[in-house]
Amino acid sequence: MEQGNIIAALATPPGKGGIAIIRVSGAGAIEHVARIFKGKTDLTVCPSHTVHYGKIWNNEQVLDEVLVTVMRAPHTFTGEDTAEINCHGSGAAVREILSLLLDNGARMAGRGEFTKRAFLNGRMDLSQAEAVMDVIQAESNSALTAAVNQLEGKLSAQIRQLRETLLHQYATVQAEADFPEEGLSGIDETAMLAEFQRVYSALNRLKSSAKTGRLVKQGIQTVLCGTPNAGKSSLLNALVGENRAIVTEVPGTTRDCIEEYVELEKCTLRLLDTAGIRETDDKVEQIGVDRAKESMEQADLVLFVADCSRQPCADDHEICGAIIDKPVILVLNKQDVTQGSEEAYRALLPTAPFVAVSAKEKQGLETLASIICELFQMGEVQDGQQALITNMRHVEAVQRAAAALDEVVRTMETGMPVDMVFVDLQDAISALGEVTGETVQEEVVDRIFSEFCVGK
Ligand SMILES: Nc1nc2c(ncn2[C@@H]2O[C@H](COP(=O)(O)OP(=O)(O)OP(=O)(O)O)[C@@H](O)[C@H]2O)c(=O)[nH]1
Ligand SMILES: [Mg+2]
Repeated sequence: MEQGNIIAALATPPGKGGIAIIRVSGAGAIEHVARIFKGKTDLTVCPSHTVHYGKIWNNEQVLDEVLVTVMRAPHTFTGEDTAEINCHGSGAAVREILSLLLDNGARMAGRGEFTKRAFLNGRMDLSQAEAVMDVIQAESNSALTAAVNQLEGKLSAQIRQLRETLLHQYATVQAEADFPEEGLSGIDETAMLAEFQRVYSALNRLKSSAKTGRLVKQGIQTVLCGTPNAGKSSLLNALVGENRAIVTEVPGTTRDCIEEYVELEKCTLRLLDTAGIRETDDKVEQIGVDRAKESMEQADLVLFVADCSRQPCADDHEICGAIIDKPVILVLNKQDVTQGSEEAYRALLPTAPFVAVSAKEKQGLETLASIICELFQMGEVQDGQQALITNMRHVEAVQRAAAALDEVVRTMETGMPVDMVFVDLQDAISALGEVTGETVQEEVVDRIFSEFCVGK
């Protein structure tokens, strides 16, 4: 690779910090850094994966004291020679060192270019490269686990195995079509059909993991709803562990929706506190009520908060009527001052799981958490055994593969000659290859990496 192919970028966030890391990659990258570095070691001959103290010089001027990590191809992230300069995290140091590297012939890395090189150099496949971004963006423990699993290649391995099976069958069908006179009809169509059916069910299982995948990646969109003063904001504060939302004894305190991430043992909630729902003449409160209703419709889970210090009112009836078909948990709040209205509330949501809590005394919260996790069965995500689809591009490709394979199965079941399945089988194979990147178009690859950050 010629000199023009050396790329450099700041890999740590811009702004002041203890240290900043400037990454340089490409054939000649180590020599490139060695030219501006003076220390005890000669970077061009030192062993790979070693760290060296020294100074970065611009002519006669010292720009910074640094540590340089030298990593030689092919065992690096990009698969190329790489040097990482750990300098001080000052805007000036980073700027000066980077421009020196660029003046000497390196080029500023584009978004995701390091990872793109890793993909193009066969260090990882496309779904693994996409996982790099998911790891960086993970907001919760479970999202991180899912992303790391994908980065380690759990999804790729499964997709690749299914694709291999199809390729093997494809070769068999092709041999039959190419040399019919040899009476290859050694083809065992029953066994072949069974294989296709097996792959089809595996694809469907993967497809259905996408819902969990979304919940893991983005968090379960959970809406607290109920009448004013039921204790929704108090419950949000209790679950978040800080006084995030304003709580008062005045009904209609919350107007705007407030969102917080809440990490439970096995899942993460994007928890939304909303305005208490009631008839109101107050213009601002009415907007809050409308927003509350809207977010209830979009929710993955509704927590209906019931004020057990009183009996259900007309507004409680109305809200429950609106959410009865949604995944909902009845939260019987204010247990510390209950008036025994639990049964009356349960009659409003007869099939919903329920839990007695006191947001004020922080009681019953663990039971609430375990009901939520049970409802979404996220336990197996944590143990990392099951490959999980968390990416819309993968869902779409797997869906297409499954649809094409469904056609294959149908054609065979109607007793058509086996070479009639060629086109559909090819489609299925190619769709699966898109996930791992074997058959993906260049524009798609470019689009994927353009969503990355610079320096990764
Ligand atoms: N005793 C008791 N009081 C509670 C409990 N939870 C909330 N409250 C009180 O109920 C009142 C209303 O609480 P909020 O959390 O503001 O209720 P809300 O549902 O957010 O009300 P709006 O924002 O007006 O819709 C406050 O005075 C809280 O202290 C509880 O578990 N026990
Ligand atoms: Mg409130």
